[in-house]
Amino acid sequence: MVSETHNLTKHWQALDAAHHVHPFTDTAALNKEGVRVITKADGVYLWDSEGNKIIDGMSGLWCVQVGYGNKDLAEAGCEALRVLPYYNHFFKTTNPYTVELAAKLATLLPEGHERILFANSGSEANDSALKLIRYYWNLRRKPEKKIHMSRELAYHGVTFAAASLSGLTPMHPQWDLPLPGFAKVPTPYWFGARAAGYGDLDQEEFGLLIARKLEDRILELGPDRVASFSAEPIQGAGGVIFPPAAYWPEIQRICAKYDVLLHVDEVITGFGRTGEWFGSQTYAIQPDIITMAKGLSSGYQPISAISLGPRMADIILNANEELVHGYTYSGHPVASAVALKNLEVMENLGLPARVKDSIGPYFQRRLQETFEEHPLVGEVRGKGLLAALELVPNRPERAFFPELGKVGTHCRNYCFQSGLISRAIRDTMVLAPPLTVSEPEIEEIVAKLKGAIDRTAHDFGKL
Ligand code: PXG
Repeated sequence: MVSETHNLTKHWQALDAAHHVHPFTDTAALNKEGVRVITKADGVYLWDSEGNKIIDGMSGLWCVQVGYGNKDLAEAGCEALRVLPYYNHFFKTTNPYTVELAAKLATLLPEGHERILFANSGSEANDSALKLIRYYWNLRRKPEKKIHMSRELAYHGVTFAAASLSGLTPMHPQWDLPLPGFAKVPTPYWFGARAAGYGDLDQEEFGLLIARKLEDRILELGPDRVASFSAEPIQGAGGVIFPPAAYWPEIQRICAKYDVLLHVDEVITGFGRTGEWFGSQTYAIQPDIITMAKGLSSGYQPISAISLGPRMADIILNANEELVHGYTYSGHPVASAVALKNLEVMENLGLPARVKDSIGPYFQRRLQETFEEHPLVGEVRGKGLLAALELVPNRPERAFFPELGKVGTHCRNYCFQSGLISRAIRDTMVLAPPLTVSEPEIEEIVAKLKGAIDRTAHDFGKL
């Protein structure tokens, strides 16, 4: 007998196939395979429409900091929906939720970041940041400073500007991007350095070398034409790339020397992921402008923000003219209320400190112990609740499989089959669990990943 849940699954799959175009997906291929319907979530777990329980090692898309099913966030959203479901900030108006949120962010952000604009997604925040950077240089009467620099493998979003800023090259050809005025420099991906022809530099030598590529490129383009350098403190979707310690101080020096604005994209690293509120604090970076999204509301509502450091705030807020920018939903009251409650919950639970001092070190230790000697794993790297494992053919060599992505996808499929969500970026397995994850839940994640990696190793003749 076909169960009712099975019929419902088929019904939703058919509707999805007929009407829903998926992001970053070959929808026609997916329709043949059949999509998975996620129906509920609680803590670090998801359930699909067939009743399967799945542990979410990725916090959704790196965003559910407080875990699923937090009642305080739900209630804060419901209350705002009842009291003030919508109003804007255009007509000399504001609302209590948004002002409280802006003020709260100012206490958590790196020093001097006291002025906040709101948007609805990471892409919009980055798009807005680039507009504000252009505006800044126009106000400073240096309109020739227009080139936006960023890094290979960077992910900054999908709008025309954010996709142009992104350095993941598959994001460009379908849309004739990047737009003119965007330039890329290499990324401090040490594990890939040998394969990329950099030889055998140690991590710090390599970090400095790559940072100085920014200086070389600025000099090539002309410092008077370069507006900004954008970067994630740790690259996320590009492969969870941790910069060597020497990298960020050198970048900071170079930006200061050539008067290039430093835009830090904290969309993944913000809100406790690395054990501080922001990745900029973890790496002692002093950004001119910061963009944030995802963990700002733990993903419970679409909301993003842009904070201005002192020099940008000073010029832009003293321009004596209208700032011709803003969205219908900038600082939406319901999203603001949920984000505000999210920050309160994170603070009350002490989540950044928990990531720094207890659960983060536990997670990293268990990954190291389990995988550092594994025949398929070339490197285990991580910080806080962010980690990556490189699947490689020959562990001491720092070389990749010839058909990049094949082994990673294979392993990712085994993870899904065993009820674990992990991401494969090329052949790098990635984890970023909710900041509320417990030790037994980490054990479950590690055990399931071990099972998937063992089976993959076996299939590719490594076990
Ligand atoms: N910056 C960074 C650093 C991001 O990771 C964005 C900006 C864009 O945010 P929005 O809200 O516009 O999506 C992101 C988003 C993945 C994946 O598969 C990562 C993201 C989005 C979708 C998928 O790792 N990051």
